[in-house]
Amino acid sequence: ILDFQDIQGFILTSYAGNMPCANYLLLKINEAAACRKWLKEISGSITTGVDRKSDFALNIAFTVTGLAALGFKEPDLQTFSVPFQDGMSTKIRQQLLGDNGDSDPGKWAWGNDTNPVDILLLLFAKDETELALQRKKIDDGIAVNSGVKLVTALAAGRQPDSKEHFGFLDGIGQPVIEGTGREAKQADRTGHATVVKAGEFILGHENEMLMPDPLPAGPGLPDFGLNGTYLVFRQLEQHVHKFWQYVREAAPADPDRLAAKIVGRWKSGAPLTEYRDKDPETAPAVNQENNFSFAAKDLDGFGCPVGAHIRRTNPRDSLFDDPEVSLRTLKRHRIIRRGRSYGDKSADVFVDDGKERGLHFICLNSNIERQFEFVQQSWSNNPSFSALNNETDPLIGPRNDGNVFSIQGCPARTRVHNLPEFVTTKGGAYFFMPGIKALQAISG
Ligand code: N7H
Repeated sequence: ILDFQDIQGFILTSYAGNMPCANYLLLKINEAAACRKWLKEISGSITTGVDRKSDFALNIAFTVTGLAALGFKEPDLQTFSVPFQDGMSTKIRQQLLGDNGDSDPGKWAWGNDTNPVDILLLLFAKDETELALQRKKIDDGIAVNSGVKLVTALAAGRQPDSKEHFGFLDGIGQPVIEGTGREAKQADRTGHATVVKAGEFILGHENEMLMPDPLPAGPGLPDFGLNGTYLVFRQLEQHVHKFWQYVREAAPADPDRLAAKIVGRWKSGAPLTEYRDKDPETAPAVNQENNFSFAAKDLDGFGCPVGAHIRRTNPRDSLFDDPEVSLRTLKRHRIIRRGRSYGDKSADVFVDDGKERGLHFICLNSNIERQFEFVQQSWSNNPSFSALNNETDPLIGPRNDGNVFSIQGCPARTRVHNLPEFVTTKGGAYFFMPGIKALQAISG
């Protein structure tokens, strides 16, 4: 059983149900001793897995430069995951993630060499008033402390209908962490018992290979990483008008159907594998929306195309010929998604109103290479995923390796061409979210 007291609450819950308002503060460390003093002040307020707060939650994570500024040195830093040591904006990670053209880290608003960040502070509140109140306390604390300065503050929300900017219900397909005592409840809520060993998401615990991922160490702290996790943050701008204009032009008779084929679910969240002809409009019974598999019912992709976003990012039982082997392998490549939308909802999805909107994509995993980067590189960006050709993820993929999307069907397959990029990376970083004891140890 997991030590909830030592695990930051954000690993166990998104807080989305009762805390729809969020601010993400990106900070730079000016001076280590003063920063430690500030960390000590706030560490008592960090929300843990046992806190049952419903008004406000606070969580914290660090980049590799942040840990270095706090006194972490080699060889301890080498015990961290390689992508974390590199940083998301470095050349090698850029190539691997496909951040080219408009998504080039050189153009990012934050997380690159021009605007590096050391600390991420995540604030969640029940409403905007509470958020402003808590934010002021944090801002005041930073103002009197010379150790940290604000690089940028990002706001995020949850649309009232839980739909993201393209118009789809989000946050459905999630793994369930083993050992929380909430497995049965969570599995029942989604109808799909993808219970995954805690070590895939929380360091220091058994993972799906029955051995833990390496435990990062800190100065005098060999088990610094215990109960921590890696947090991937990407600010992904969504070009909503481009998406809907493209879809309307390519499929004038039924744009909603093509949009659903691209995602792999209808706007309501109903899976295409189960609901082939049209959106049942009201979402399927909540506990059934995740209860489907591809190999058993939709091997050829006649419902959900084999290259659709949800099939690439979680191929379920269809990765290999043997569904059991697929499901077992899949458990090594899951991520917990904790993203929220930012920016105003489009008044008219077909019109470019010149405003930026998108997804503050956040995911949690114990091994960035095997989980987040693998999903992005080997599945989403892979032009030959599932024997396809010249195609990348039709929703989020870069297009230099392909701009076609095949829709399998009977009697014939159809293809749409010249897909533009619907998503642009605007900032990002790899963070480490420590356990509570580790946080207390580094704040002194
Ligand atoms: Fe995706 N979207 O809102 O349209 N995603 N995603 N994603 N995504 C999913 O099942 C979206 C992104 C995954 O278990 C749904 O919750 C958008 C990245 C995974 O069946 C929708 C962006 C990565 C799943 C979206 C974006 C992933 C998933 C269906 C970027 C990882 C679960 C609702 C702006 C590298 C699959 C749901 C499963 C589902 C959207 C990005 C991964 C609607 C707009 C970068 C693992």
